[in-house]
Amino acid sequence: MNTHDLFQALGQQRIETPSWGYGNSGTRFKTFAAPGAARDVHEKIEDAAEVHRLTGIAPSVALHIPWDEVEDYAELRRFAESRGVSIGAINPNVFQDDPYKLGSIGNPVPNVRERAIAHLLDCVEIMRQTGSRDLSLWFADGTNYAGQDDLRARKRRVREALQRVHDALPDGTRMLVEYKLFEPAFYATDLFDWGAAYAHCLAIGDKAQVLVDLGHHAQSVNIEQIVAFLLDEGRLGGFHFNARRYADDDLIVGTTNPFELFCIYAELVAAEQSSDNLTRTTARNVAYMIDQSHNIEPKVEAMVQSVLNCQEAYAKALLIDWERLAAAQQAGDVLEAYRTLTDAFRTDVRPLLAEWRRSEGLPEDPIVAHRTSGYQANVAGERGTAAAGGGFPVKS
Ligand code: LRH
Ligand code: MN
Ligand code: MN
Repeated sequence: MNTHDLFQALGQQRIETPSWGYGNSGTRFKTFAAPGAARDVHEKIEDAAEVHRLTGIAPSVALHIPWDEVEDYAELRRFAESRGVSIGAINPNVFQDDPYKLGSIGNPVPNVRERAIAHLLDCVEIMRQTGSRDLSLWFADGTNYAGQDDLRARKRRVREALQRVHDALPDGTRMLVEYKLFEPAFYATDLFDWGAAYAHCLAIGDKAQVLVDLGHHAQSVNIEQIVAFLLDEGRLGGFHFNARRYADDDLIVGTTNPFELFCIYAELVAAEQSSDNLTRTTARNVAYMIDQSHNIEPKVEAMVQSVLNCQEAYAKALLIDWERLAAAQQAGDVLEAYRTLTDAFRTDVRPLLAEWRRSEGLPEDPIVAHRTSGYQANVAGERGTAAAGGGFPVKS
């Protein structure tokens, strides 16, 4: 790809950041209070806007309801727009209230399921008011012991709830169904892998697509292959980018798994350029989102680093010589194919990205720019250090 096309592609890249990454959220162990961490949704939006100002490619912020609940969502939308960002995915929370002890939409008690469905439908309404395209669904539902509940009955309850929410979605919007192999349920999770999410989406309808969170797989699962499969089936809806070494570690994107991140972007770039209509359209509509609740790093700069790591992986994927790769694959030249891919991966794209930023009027090094801007000192002065856990989500 020549530099002109490369720069154009880089200018179109979008990464959504999560509101919950800006507050004092973290692990289920100690959440360390960060000076200046956002205390409410308006401050989270301010921080997201700062990440966008620094990187130029993070123009939307995902909300988590009720963590980010407000009286007037139209006002929140206007507030975000006034700061140069928009409201992205709406993430309903049906895992923190006491009635959800045995699950939400998979709960054996009909009233509890109705309560959960009512919240999901409220979130569809919030989508309308905020101009959001995506309802991003993650459920903590599952069981801890064999025999605790009827697994097939749970599957049917989940299906029915998802169907009702799907059918309430306005045209032009979608639901993204996230899966996770375990935690907080330790025996069986209702949406336990991409196959379960995919089967539900397929049965439910066209507005249902699968969301891949990089932290939600067993060790050694080939995530890029899942991505390729879902792209080809037209059912990849979005990502939750983060990094993990052990389980759902929610760390800065690409820190433990840069080659995996590159291979995922390679599949996306290939699909974006595919001659197959469904694959191409699916790839172009993927919601690229970060799901990260870092605990020991400064909130804003950690998010900037995640966005930059996505950008780096994407730039490397854009550099893949697809013709050379296809020729090697056809010829059965295993090593040449591998070398073609890794030539792109090994390219140091940092100078090129600095040049792209210069050309866009962005800081060449967004982290240095942030550190010298005084933003962190300002918010620390204005906001102080909010008590961690005091009204803030403690993420599991
Ligand atoms: C729990 C989780 C999941 C959701 C997020 C809000 O595993 O990390 O990934 O998307 O909380
Ligand atoms: Mn997630
Ligand atoms: Mn997670």
